[in-house]
Amino acid sequence: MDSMQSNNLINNLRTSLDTNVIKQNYLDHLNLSLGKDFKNSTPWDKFYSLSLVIRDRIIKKWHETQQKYYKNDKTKRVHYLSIEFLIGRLLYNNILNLQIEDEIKNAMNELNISLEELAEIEPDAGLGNGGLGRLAACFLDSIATLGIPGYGYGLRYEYGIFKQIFEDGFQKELPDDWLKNGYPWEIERKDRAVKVKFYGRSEPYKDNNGHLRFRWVDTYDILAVPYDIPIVGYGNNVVNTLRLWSSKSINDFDFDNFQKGNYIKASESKIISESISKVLYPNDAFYAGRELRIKQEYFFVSASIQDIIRRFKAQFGTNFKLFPEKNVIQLNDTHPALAIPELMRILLDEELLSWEEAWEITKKTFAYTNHTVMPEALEKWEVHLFEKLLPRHLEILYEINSRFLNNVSKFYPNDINKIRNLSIFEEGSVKQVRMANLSIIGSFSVNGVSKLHTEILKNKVFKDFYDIWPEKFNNKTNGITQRRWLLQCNPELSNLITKHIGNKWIIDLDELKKLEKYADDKEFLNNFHNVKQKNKIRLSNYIYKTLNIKVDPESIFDVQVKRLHEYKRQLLNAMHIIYLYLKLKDDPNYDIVPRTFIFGAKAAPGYKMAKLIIKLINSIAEVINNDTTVNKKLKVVFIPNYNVSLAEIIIPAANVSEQISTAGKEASGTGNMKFALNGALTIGTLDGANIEIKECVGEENIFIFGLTAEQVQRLKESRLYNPYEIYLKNETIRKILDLINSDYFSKGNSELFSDIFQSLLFGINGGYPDEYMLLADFDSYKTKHKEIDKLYRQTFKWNKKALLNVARVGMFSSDRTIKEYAEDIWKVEKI
Ligand code: T68
Repeated sequence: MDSMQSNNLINNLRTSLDTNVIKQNYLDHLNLSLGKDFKNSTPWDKFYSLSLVIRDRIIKKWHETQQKYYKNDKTKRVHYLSIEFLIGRLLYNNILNLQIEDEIKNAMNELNISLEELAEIEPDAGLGNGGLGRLAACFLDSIATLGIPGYGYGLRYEYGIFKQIFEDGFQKELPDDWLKNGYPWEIERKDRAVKVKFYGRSEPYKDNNGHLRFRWVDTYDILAVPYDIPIVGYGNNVVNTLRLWSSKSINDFDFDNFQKGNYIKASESKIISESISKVLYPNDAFYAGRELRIKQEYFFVSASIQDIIRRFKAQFGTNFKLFPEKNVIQLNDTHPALAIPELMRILLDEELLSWEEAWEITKKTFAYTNHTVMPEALEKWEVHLFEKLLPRHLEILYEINSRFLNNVSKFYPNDINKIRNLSIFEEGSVKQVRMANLSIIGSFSVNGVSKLHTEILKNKVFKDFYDIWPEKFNNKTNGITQRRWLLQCNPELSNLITKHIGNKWIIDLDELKKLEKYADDKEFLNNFHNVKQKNKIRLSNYIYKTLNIKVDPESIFDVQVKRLHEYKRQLLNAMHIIYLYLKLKDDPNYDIVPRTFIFGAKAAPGYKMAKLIIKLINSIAEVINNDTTVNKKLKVVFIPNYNVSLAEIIIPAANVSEQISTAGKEASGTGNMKFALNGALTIGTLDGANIEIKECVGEENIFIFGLTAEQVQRLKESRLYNPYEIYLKNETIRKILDLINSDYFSKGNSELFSDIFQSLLFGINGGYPDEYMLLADFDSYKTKHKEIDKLYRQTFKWNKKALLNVARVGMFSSDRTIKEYAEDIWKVEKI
């Protein structure tokens, strides 16, 4: 055999789908990569070895994809910069996207190993808080599946989102040490490490042509080491890259200090440097303004921009005019907005372009997505901090701002208010940098994430910018990947669907329309119902196993899973539960369909009210679940540590999806889409993407209640909203709130929940009373729930509506969203 033949042979052995080869490959990894034998291998060893088997089958496609991008001069690359990627587990996802499930299952069966059990060993890559991070992960899946040359760029946090446990019903946070045993899906690329600078000063000098230039000197440098995770497209041989940066000290030991005998001090800089990528900030929709956070932001952004420029230069040299034709950079919220001054700095100070050339390139390269209108979530950094940490960038921001405001004043002569609103800098007792203004000024596109949200951006939050640049603003309604949120998490429903309409829905979710013809088909609906029951039993077993609570799979599973936030109004849900409880206490024969209320939600560790609401729900659960006069009809389960993997069990089992935010507050929501796709009926407000879901599924197939965004705003502005008056007039509400405020749920501690009561009726810490208008919406919420109860008794009607939800939510595939980004914003095509 010549060397060519033997090369092929070896190669084939690592990519073959033959059962015997897969088995051998698996045993080899166990043996040669992990140093274990079959008999002594632990579940972790098995998971790890199988992952390596899968990885072997990815690497060649990965290499080929990247070569293809590189060799094609037409390639335009998309770079998705995000401080979070909530990707969850990858083993099953990769197997499905490679379309090798049967082959892997066969081989594993012959080794007496259950793939399902192995898949559960994998830790979640929890590198995000919630919607924003999960959206980034869904987008990567769609970008690869559509064959678009795309790169995710983010941070490789050593600790992801904390693990939540309950102690006496209170949330406690434990560190998420997800990397402790190693991680099979990442490949460290030391050769691609770059330096990131901090501190120092900006030094002016004259270049060879006598032009004034600046350089950033006396800096403190940190090494950014990339770890690459392959992103496998569905059934198309495409493998893109998620590149996550880890911070490392440039010198582990400071030899000066070492020689002076100060051993500990000598390793200090290592600790400082390596703290940057240590931990994910656990706030969602809240801006904390910490120095370490802005370091994280600049760190990953600088490393990413350097990487993008390196790749560009390898293909096109220093012909930077081509840069925006070959690259687009999407900013996932303002967290990566420092990419704008960073690209400017490199083009000006290192590539020696003129300001005009550099700015032209920069503003043609960036596009910005906004994810929230909540004022407390808008990022602002103190100028002082900037001055110290990024002195050169501050200079660049001043220059960007002064040129911009100059133009504005031509547009609006002498309009001080406009200038004040549009400026990158906010004057005041502490001068601040507004990251949203920077993002809008430095980008050619600004988008919101649902129709309503984009309208609010245009007409309120960024109105002054919209007036000058209407063409910059556009909507891109969010989406979710059906590969994870149907194919992977709901195999029973997937099989049923594929049996009837084929499997094209996996890459074209509009195909689900074809299910409409079964909307009156008794046999189909019966099967559809049975699938839901099986998923409910699967969840019931999980609940019993982990919480020792028995729930009835015949009851309505009414689910609210998402981050805990006052605007998301888990408290409104809790009020309704108390309402039902009181009804049943009053009349144990009160006729309701048994309901199981299921919650999952993490609260930011510093968010007191959110944590108190968790404690309240757990306390309500304890009272109700142990009260034999009601617990045949009512159960409340708060599942701890809600994350992507739990979502995959919970969502397929839901009958009712709670999407009940105060109208105008939830930018889009994406959980709402996942539930509808899995055949739950939504009870929701006219907020975010709920509105578009309603338009798609039809108003007869969704339960809409409450004030509209406009009504909320008008009521606020009128200052006529008086929750205390409602409390006095509405006996039901009064009883509920009084019970919360008593010692009933708190085992004798009547003070425990008084902040909740106070905040609803009078406001606390200077806030408005009932800021999120729960009392205004309670009656209509309760009425809709009654309709749900009534409808659920009519099994056929219920199932028909649930099926029509599945059939009509095709547009909420992230494939559709990404196609829109690609066509309207990125101007990229598949290679
Ligand atoms: C969410 N935002 C929106 N933010 O709340 C949600 N924020 O409506 C939308 O569907 C989703 O984004 C996707 O567009 C968030 O999840 C954060 O997690 C976050 C994290 C850090 C700082 C600020």
